Amino acid sequence: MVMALMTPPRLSADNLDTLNAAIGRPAYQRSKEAGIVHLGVGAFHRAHQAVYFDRLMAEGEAGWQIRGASLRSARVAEQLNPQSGLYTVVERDGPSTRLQVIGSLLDVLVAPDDPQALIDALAAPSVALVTLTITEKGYHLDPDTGELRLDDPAIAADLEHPARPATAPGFLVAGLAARRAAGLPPFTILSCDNLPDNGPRTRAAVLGFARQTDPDLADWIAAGVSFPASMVDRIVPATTPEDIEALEEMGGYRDAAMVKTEPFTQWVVEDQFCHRRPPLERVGVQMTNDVAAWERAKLRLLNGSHSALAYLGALGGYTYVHEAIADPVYAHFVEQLWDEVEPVIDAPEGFDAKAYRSALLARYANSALNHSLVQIAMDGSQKLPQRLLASLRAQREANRPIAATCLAIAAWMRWQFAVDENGEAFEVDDPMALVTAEALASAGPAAADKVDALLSIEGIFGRDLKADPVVVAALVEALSGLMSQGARASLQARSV
Ligand code: CS2
Repeated sequence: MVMALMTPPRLSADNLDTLNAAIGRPAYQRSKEAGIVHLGVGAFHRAHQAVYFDRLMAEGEAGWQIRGASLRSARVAEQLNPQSGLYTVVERDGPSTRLQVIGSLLDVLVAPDDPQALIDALAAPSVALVTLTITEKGYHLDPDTGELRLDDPAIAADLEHPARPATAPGFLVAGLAARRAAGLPPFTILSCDNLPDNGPRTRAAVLGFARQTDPDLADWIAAGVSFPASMVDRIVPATTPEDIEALEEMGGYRDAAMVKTEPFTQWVVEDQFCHRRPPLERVGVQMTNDVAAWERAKLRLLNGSHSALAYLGALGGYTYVHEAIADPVYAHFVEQLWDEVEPVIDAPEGFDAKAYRSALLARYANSALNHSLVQIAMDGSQKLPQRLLASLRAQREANRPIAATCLAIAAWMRWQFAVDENGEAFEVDDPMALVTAEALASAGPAAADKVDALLSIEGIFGRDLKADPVVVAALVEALSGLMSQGARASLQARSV
């Protein structure tokens, strides 16, 4: 009984008014009607887009409540729905913490439980915008051709049962079909994933699907739906049970859906909306027609170095980004990587690379975030092409140095061995883990054999890199160093 009395209340609309006055909360009337449907309500969405829409409504712009949908598990719905869609953004900067309760999410649908409910949500007349954070693998595109992979088992299943979809392209097309049938205008589809040309890619996925099921609908989509590209940036580590407890201590309430993040946030959106457009410039979003250059700079400088730190740092025995970057050997390597990447990024106008780089180092050093390297290492096969291989190709084209970039790529290769530097086995969390494991299993023991086997996976590396002897030699040298002396010593060898 005593325990029960001491359990702090769970955050919900009923107790929002009782929170400590220092905690920010929605400064607007929450509506029950959604203007947006969002697919993939992970921590990133909650700490990024949902915050912008929360601010927008606080600015007096009504009509931008978000109905979320999870395409896989019920976990986020179980966290958020009992809390009336409310959750806390815990902004941490070293010793200082800011708490803000966000009200822009209405609720979360669990698509596998009731696909029709999501199709109905997409077809609601109030919905003008659909946003996506479904991660790289959610698009099911062929990295070589950029077309939808029709032979992908999940896509093939959706094509067979288009009225009961499971994938994002399947749902988007089903939702658009329902709107067309009801005589409603289509919604804008805005990808917020870390992919270059995420707008055109989303368009390829949706049109590729619609063409198979209903060519007339495909024409209607091609003519009427806009797919703006966007660049998103905010570091959002996965929430841990300790984070939830720390918030409980601090705020006096329990929040199973909280997210933790850094103060920095950036969103660049292509100004191309086919339906009602949220005036996002009112809340600090950069509306532009040159998203591609921003996206390229961010993917190659931030995400490229993040992935490099993830593999090299975790192999070197570190757990978090701030720990690895506090080691001068790692910090020096990140600078070397940027020295190779920066001259060939083709930066957007007004981009100050020096300031960007030093801001990144400060963001990585934020010790209050506990951003796990293994979290960033996840899905490497989907991340490598745009984060590191695109830089490598540009560097080769310009005939510039590639050693640091190749060491980062070799560290990804070493990670695929699924055994750490102490000989302990670990699981590679990646949709292509089986493919890389099989390639390595049939390769010989030398670094050159392993590089050859992995470079032969065209779904990651294409055909060009394997045919470039300069690239192959640099990768073999880097991987042999990683195999013989380990990650940290490999970096140290470079810094003398
Ligand atoms: C990270 C990103 O997990 C990862 O792969 O590199 O999520 C990164 O934190 C964000 O893109 C920052 O905007």
